[in-house]
Amino acid sequence: MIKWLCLAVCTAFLLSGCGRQGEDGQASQDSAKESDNLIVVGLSQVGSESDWRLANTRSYRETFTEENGYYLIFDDAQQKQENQVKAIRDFILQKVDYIVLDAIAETGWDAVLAEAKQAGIPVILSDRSVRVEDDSLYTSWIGSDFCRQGERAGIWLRDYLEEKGRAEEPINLVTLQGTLDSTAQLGRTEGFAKILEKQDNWTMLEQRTGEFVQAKAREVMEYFLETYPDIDVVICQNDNMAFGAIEAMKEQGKSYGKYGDIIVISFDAAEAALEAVRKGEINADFECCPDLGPLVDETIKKLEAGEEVEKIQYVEETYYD
Ligand code: GYE
Repeated sequence: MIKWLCLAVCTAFLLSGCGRQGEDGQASQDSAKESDNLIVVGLSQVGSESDWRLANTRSYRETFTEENGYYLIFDDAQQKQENQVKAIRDFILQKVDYIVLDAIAETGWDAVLAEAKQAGIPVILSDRSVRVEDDSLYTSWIGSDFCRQGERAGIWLRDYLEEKGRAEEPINLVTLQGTLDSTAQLGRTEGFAKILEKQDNWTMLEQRTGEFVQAKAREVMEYFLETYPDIDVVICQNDNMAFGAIEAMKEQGKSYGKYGDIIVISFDAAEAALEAVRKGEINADFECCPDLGPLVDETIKKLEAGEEVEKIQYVEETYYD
């Protein structure tokens, strides 16, 4: 976890302890707010599809505590956008002070975010962004520069192949994409494509979604291995999908990683995946910081003080190989 304390985070906020927090809108946030002057936050989370997501939820729960001045109403959408829309409507009815949205997909938010705006509730996007006609429907987006992550992965691969004397060799790639239309999937795909399109000898055989989930990625990787006998590189748009891909490669007797045939690239750099990098099972892993709670907190505190906040706030990140 230590590794994942985002560089842009102010340490003062990390001192806040883990206290009791609101559960799923059951308790009366009105009384909590009135007696303690707490800021009521309605948070709509994507689900629990990956290690990254669990760490991200932990960060929110550890940040939005009563000790830190909050009453948290947390809703897990279980990977369904309609659940997120419903949660936002509930938050509006409950007159929360802020809505924090970690959007499953980028599109489909205009109507419900307009309802939040109408109700005068600021919406802060965390981790993933949205595509809406009117940008004033949200106050700020705090997350990763996913496009930069994808581009870095492409640059890393180009340099690695050059170092191995393979710069001119034909290279076949496949991609296990995340949830389609999510900011992480779109950005990582677009960023990598910027490098891919400049390499005449690289061929992207196929890109298919594994929905950021290990079991699904394993199935897709099995299909890739059966369909394409000569894969040189698998790009996994998160660590859990890299684990799924590794399971499929092991099962089919393929060698992979630093000491094998198929180069494995991943994103997130969760603890278990870093162990796989150390063992040489994953060649390179591009960090994505899940510890967004303190940054959202900082933004809310600024808004409470009547200060301006940046429309887009990117977190600084690195990579491991
Ligand atoms: O990479 C993946 C998760 O949006 C950055 O979502 C997040 C992505 C992360 O399920 O593991």
